[in-house]
Amino acid sequence: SLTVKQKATIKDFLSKVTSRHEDIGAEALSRMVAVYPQTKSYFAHWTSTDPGSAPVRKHGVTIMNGVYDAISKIDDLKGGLLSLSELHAFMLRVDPVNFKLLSHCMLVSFAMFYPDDFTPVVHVAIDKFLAQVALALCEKFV
Ligand code: ZNH
Repeated sequence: SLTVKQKATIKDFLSKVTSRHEDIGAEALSRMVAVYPQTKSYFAHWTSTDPGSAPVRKHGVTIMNGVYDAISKIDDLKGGLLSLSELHAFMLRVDPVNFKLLSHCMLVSFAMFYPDDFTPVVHVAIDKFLAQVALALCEKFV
């Protein structure tokens, strides 16, 4: 689990990158559909699932907003993200493996936009945080 210091690192980094969180979210989701095209199947109802397209960029921002929302729930992610978990598990039926793919693309995007701030120490903390968010969103699977 996350240490007190890691929680501080996560909050510090995410508040630092907040001014570009829309670009980061759009980049992360564009990369996910480009690098792992099988993930597009969840978005088949959109007008486009191409990397960089308007719906992909828009949803990248939505997801990044979800990540930001999770910061305030960091001490109880499973409880705090319960309704989002129900959406992903029961309604959307997102296979948990996809959360790892998206988290990876988010890490790459953070590193792209903030190469100096995204130190190995930050990387570890954000990686753990995204894994815990993913776990909370998959909670309803078990
Ligand atoms: Zn998700 C939706 C978040 C992951 C798929 N999402 C969503 C939303 C949010 C989110 C916030 C919106 C909701 C409402 O509207 O209510 N996600 C999120 C997060 C994460 C995620 C935070 C992690 C981190 N997702 C994910 C994945 C996938 C998904 C991985 C697959 C691949 N989502 C999804 C879908 C949807 C969502 C499909 C719906 C959309 C539409 O339809 O438009």
